[in-house]
Amino acid sequence: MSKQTIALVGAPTDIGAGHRGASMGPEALRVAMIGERLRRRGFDVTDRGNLHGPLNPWQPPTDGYRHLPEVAAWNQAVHEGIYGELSQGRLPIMLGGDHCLAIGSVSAVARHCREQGRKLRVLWLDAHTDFNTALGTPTGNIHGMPVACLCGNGPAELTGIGGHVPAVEPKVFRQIGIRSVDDPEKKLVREAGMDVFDMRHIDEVGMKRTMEEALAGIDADTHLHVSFDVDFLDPSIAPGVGTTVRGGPNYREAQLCMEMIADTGRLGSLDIVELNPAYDKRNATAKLAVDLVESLFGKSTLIR
Ligand code: HAR
Ligand code: MN
Ligand code: MN
Ligand code: MN
Repeated sequence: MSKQTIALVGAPTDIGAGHRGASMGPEALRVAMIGERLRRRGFDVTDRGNLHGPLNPWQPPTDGYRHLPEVAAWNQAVHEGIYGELSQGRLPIMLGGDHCLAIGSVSAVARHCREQGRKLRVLWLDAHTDFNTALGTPTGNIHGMPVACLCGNGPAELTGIGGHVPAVEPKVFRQIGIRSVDDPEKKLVREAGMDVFDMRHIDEVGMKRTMEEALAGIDADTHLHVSFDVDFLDPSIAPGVGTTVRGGPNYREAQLCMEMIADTGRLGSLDIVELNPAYDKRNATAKLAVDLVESLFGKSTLIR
């Protein structure tokens, strides 16, 4: 069997965020040697460079959304870029960029799965559920809305990306690490019946059982997509994000989460989003993200 090819796809924008700087995420991950580290693990890694899109006009919301046309343009580029890599048999890693870009990546993965007759499971590692709509959003920032848009609840410019509305059903998601949800958003999450493993759950049953539950039912026909919002991590270990929320997974919990995903052998695509070098210290959060991604791709300290 030939080695799996991983494709790095940069999406340098903060178009959906409430703080500037996630646009520097792709370069920070490269500086932290993401490509070299994965190569060292035996993967064939090709860096496809960066996608292009509009500059951030930094405007207030219009009809409940900030930068909707620009967010749509970026996501169209991400959709095409990620879909192209999957079609070539490569495992894409989208280097974000803020989390609005998951509309493009997850819709591309869903399209690939439909064509291949494969099941999709999305692990959404995040402090936030990102299930807001124009009515409930406190900010208009679209990085708080990608899961809703992917499930068909959002503006046509975003729900229609990839040509299948909705791109996915709420039941494909398992959200892990959640600890900040707006009240109207909470109601929508409940109504959608989405599987949320919030921090209270992780506190009560531990990361091991949480991951067993989140990974249950995955089989040889499942494509596993991980959408890793770096604000998932506790801010004491990961300060380099715009929206820190205290009380997240610690270093060992995050490692176990990644290791248990790797053990399934079903990882098919990955987003690394919300890394914001403007808030980081000496690229420490980028280095931590790369460390965790190595575990996600099978690095283990196990002796037995
Ligand atoms: N829920 C808040 C809002 O909608 C904050 C969303 C922040 N989202 C991210 N990605 N950082 O998860 O504005
Ligand atoms: Mn495939
Ligand atoms: Mn997010
Ligand atoms: Mn988040």
